Amino acid sequence: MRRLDLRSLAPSADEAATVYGAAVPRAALDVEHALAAVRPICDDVRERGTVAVLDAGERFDGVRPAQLRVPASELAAALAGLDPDIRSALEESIRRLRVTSERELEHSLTTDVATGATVERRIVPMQRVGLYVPGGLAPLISTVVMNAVPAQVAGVPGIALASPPQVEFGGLPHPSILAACALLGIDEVYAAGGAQALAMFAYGAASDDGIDCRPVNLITGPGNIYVAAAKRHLQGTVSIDSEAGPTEIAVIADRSADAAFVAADLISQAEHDPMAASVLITDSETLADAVDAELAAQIGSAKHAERIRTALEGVQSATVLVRDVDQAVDVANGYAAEHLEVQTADSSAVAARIVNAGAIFVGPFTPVSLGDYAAGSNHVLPTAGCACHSSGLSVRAFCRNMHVVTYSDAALREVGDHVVTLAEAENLPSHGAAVSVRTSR
Ligand code: HSO
Ligand code: ZN
Repeated sequence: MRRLDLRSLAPSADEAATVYGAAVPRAALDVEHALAAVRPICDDVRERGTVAVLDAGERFDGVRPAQLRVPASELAAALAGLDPDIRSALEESIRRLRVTSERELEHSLTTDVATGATVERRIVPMQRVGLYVPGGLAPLISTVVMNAVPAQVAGVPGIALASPPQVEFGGLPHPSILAACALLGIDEVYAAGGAQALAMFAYGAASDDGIDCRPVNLITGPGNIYVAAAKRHLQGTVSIDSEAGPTEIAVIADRSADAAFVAADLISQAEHDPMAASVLITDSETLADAVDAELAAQIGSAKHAERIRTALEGVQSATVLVRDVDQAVDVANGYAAEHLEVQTADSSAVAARIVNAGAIFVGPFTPVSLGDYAAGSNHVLPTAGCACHSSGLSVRAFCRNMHVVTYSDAALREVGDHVVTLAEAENLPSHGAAVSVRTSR
């Protein structure tokens, strides 16, 4: 990996996030350009429904699904054919994420603002959601779990899932994705990928036989640049989780870190995508050299060596040299990585100072790949610096808050004059009149 020496930079506390955010480059992803390709596909689905989704599958995935919705018999067959070791690993992954999600579920609460005056914060699940699981370079069965479990724990009554039709499976999504759906009890599964799948979720899709997919309220899940562009286009019609870009890992490591661990973790995320970003932030040139040596040694035996090499050699990957751990914390907060590992002598204390990251992995025995599969945390996380304003997927994403306000006659009289005063001040006297028509009786 190339080296970026930031040791001479000393921005003020106010400027640190901006300066370091700009100093550590990211791959330029032209979502706007992809939008031009995505718009006509979405419009076509809105106009022609199911046929348009199937046509787009034929064009972009190379196979026209026999039917848009995967039959129950195929889901059952996929589960029956699932390797028992994969099944038990998935079950443990589901169990751990469920435990976390149940604890994180927020509950309704009522506040007595005054006598006879209550404001309830009522938590309601989204009524219908569309989960997207990409086909891409690997069948991401873990992504089924990461999307579905929080939706189920939130109590969402309508959960649909879409994944691209695969040529080698006769136009069905990958069988292990179907098996994961069956294991989770998700029976509404569509053989649809890319922008057409998201448009189907946003607008719904019908054919001569009737409605094949009803519109959803929220779409979640990762995908390529076209999926990100479709999310941007459809936002407003539907709510989205975030525009996920290529995977990122940043590691804060000092001389106490194990170079073999650090290198393995940088490689693990580079394995996803030639555009993936792996960033080492360290105050130790000795460690940086040792990590480089480990990278060279470990990539040699990696199955996806080419992809990994491209990612690590890209502009988006680097070893960033810093003066000390304090500067490392500032760089990490400026960069706002999707995944941040802390492998320093005092990892918990350093992690406590991180405010911008999708998720933080603390200490030498908490690799990102643990979180990808079975830590009990979620792996659908904000990328591209969005971790400074967005959160990863969780039960919260599948819930909404509603204030439920109840005042008695006496309670309204107690505050009524204030409402009238504020309404007059805003030159909206009819607002005040709606109160005084009651209090003047
Ligand atoms: N690291 C990816 C998630 C994933 N890894 C799925 C393996 N499978 C983005 O957080
Ligand atoms: Zn991963």
